Amino acid sequence: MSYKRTLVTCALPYANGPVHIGHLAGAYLPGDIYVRYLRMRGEDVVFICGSDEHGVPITIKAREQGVTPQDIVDKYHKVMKDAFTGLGINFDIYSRTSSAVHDENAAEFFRKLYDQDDFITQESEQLYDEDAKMFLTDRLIEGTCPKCGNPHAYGDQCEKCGSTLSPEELLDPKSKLSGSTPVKKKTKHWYLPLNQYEPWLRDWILEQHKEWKTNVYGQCKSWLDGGLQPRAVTRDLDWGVPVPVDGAEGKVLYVWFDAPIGYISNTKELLPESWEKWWKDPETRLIHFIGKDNIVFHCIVFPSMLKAYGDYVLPDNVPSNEFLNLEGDKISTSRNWAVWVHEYEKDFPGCEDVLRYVLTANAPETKDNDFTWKDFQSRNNSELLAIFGNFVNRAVVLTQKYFGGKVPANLKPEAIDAETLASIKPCREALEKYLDTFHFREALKEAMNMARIGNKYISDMEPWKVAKEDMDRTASILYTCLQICADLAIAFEPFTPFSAQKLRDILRVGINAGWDHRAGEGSPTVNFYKADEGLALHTVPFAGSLSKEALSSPSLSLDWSMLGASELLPSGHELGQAVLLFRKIEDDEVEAQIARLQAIKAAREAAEAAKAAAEAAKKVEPQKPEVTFEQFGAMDIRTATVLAAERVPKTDKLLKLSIDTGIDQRTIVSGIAEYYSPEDMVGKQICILANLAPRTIRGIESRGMILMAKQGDGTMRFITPQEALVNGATIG
Ligand code: B3M
Ligand code: ZN
Repeated sequence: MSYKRTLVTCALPYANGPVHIGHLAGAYLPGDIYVRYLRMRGEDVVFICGSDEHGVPITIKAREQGVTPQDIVDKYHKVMKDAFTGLGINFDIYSRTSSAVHDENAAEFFRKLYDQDDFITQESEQLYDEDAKMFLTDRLIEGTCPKCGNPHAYGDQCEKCGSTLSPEELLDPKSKLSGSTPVKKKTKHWYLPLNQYEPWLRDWILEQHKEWKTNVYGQCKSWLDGGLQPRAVTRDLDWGVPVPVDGAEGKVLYVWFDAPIGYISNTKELLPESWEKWWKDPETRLIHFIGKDNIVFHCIVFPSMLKAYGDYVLPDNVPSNEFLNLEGDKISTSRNWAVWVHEYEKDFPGCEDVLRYVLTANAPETKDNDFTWKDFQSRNNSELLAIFGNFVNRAVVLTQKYFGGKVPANLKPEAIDAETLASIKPCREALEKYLDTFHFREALKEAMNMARIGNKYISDMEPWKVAKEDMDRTASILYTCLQICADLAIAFEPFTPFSAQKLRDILRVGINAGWDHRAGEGSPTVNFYKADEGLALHTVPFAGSLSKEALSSPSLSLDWSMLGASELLPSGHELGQAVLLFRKIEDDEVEAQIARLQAIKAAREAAEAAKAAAEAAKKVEPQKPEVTFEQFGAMDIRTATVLAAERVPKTDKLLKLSIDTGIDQRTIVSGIAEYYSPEDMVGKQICILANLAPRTIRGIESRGMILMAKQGDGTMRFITPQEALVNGATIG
C-alpha cells in the first residue's frame, strides 16, 4: 500500500538507569539510521521517543535510595536525553510519560476502552504487605525457591535455577518492602481479553505480515500458538497514571499499558494540531524500533489496544533486534556490566561515529552478538581510519598539492575511471535494498564497499607517481576520486553523520538531509545545508513537499538521488581544508576500558564469593546420636588460659600451646593454625576437655583438647567465656 508519511518510534527506555550500548544497538541506532535515510530521500517522517517513567523498578530504586520516584526519573531522563543527543540521535521529540499530556491521554485511552466494555474485571487474592500498606507485585516478594532452595528467589522467578514461579509457590515469602510476611487480600483488576483478539492477530500478523523479520515473526507465532490469555492492565501501586474510573482508588495503569500510549502522547505534545494525521490517516506508515524483549508488547498487546480503540493505524513493521553482549557476558544494568553511553561520550570525545559504526557493523540483527573493545579498536583503525579516512585524506591532500585545492578537470579519462564510478551504482542499489528492509549491518557494508572501491582505485592508480610525468592523467584520477568522496558524503550520512558532515565541510558542499518537525507545529521546516556561508544549516518554511526553490542554492548541495552519479562535484569547485575524519584509537585507551570491566567483574566475583561463604557458614550440621547424662558428666570440661603458643615446625595446621588449666600447666597440640596465629592465642581464655587421653602428635605429648566451634563452611573459632573466669572452672 502506498503511504504519504512515516511515523517512526523507538522504545521508550525506562528512566531507572542510563542508556548503554545494548540499548543503542537494539533500537536507537537502527531507528536513527532509518529516519536519516528516509529524510534524505525526501520522505516526511516524524521520529518519536521519550522516557518510560512508570513501573515498579523505579519505585524500588527510589525506596533503596531514600528518594522519590520523581527524583529518579528526573535524573535519568536528563542523562538519557543528553546521551542520545550526544550521539546524533535526533528525535523530533524526547518527552516523558510523567508529562501532563500523557497523563490525560493515557487516562482517556483507558476510559474509552472501559466505556466500550472492552475490559473484563477479575477479583483475585494477592499478597499484601500490612506494614507498608501495599499490594506486592511479584518482584517485591522474596522467598525460598521450592525447586532449588535458593533463599532469594523472586515472586515470579528464581534467578538461580531459572524456574518460573508464582508468589504462592515460594517457601517462607517475605515482603521486600518491610520484611514482614505478606497476607492474602482480595483486589480487583481490569484485564484486556487478548484471547478475543487472537483470531484477528493470527490473520493480521501470520498472514498479512510475513515480511516481518524472522525473529519477530517467529516470536509472534510462538505466542499465538501458545494461546493468549487476558492481561491485567491495572496495578495496585501509587506511581503511575491513576485508573480513571470509580472503584479504582489506589490503582494505576500497568506500565506496559501506558508506555506505548506514550508514543501517541509525545506526538500530540509535538504536533498538537496535526497529530491525528500521524496516527489515524491510513496513509501513515507506523514503524516501531525495539529490542527483542519488547516484541510481544508491540506486536500483540499494543496493536490489540489500538484495534480496540478503533481509528488508529497499526504498526506496519516492528524491526526488532536481538541482544548485544559485552565481552562475552550479558549486558546488565543491575550488575553494572555495560558500556554507558554518557561515559563513552566523555571518554571518547569526537569519536561518536566510531561507536555508531561499530555497533551497526556488529548489530545483533539476526542473532545475539558480542561487543569487545578489541573489535572496537580494530574496526576503527583498520576500517574507518585505514580505508574511509585514508582514502579521503589522500584524495584531498593531493588535490591541494597539485591543483590548488580545486576539483581538477577530467582531462585524460581512461576506461577504469568510468568503470570505477559505475561500480558505485550496484552498491547504492544494495544499500537501498538493505535500508528499506531494515538490514542495517549489510547496508553499512555496502557504504563501506564504496570507500573500499575509492581506496583501491587511488592505491592502484598511484596519482603521486603519475604526477611526476603526466599532470593531465593525474587530474582525471583525482577528479574521479573526488566524485567518490562526494558519494561517501551522502552514503555515510545515515550511519556516521558527524563524519559525513566533516567530509562535506572538506568538500565544501551542503546536503539535502530532509526536513524535520523539531520546530513543532505552526512552523514545519525544511532543513538543508548550503556550501556558502561556512555551510550553515538553512531552515525554510515547509511548503508541503520538498520544494526545489527552497533548496536551490548558489552553492553545491548533494542529494541522495545523486549517489553513484558520474559527476557530483564539477571541475573548478574549490575544496575546504583537509582535516582527518578519524583518529587512531590507541592500545592504552582500550586497555583502560578493559581494565575497568575487569575490575567490575573481580569486585562482583568477590562479592558473590563472600555471599556464598556467608550462606555456607549458616549451614548447621544435623544433631548427633543421643548420649546419657552420665556419658556427658564423664567429660571434664573447664576454663584455661593460653600462656604461650608456637607453630609446630613443618606443619600448616598445628599450634603447640602451653596452658594454665587451674590444676596444672600442660601442653596441648591443636589444629587451629589455619585460623589463629600464635600471637592471637597468647593470653586468651579458652575452654578445654581436660581428661582426654594423652596423645603424641608430631613427637609432642598433647594432654587435652581445645573446644572449637566449627561453622558450616568449615571455619573454626575457639570458645571463650564472656567474662574473665578463674582457670579451672568446670563447665557442665
Ligand atoms: N520501557 C522496556 C525497555 O526499556 C520499556 C519499553 C517501553 S516501549 C513503549 O526495554
Ligand atoms: Zn530455584
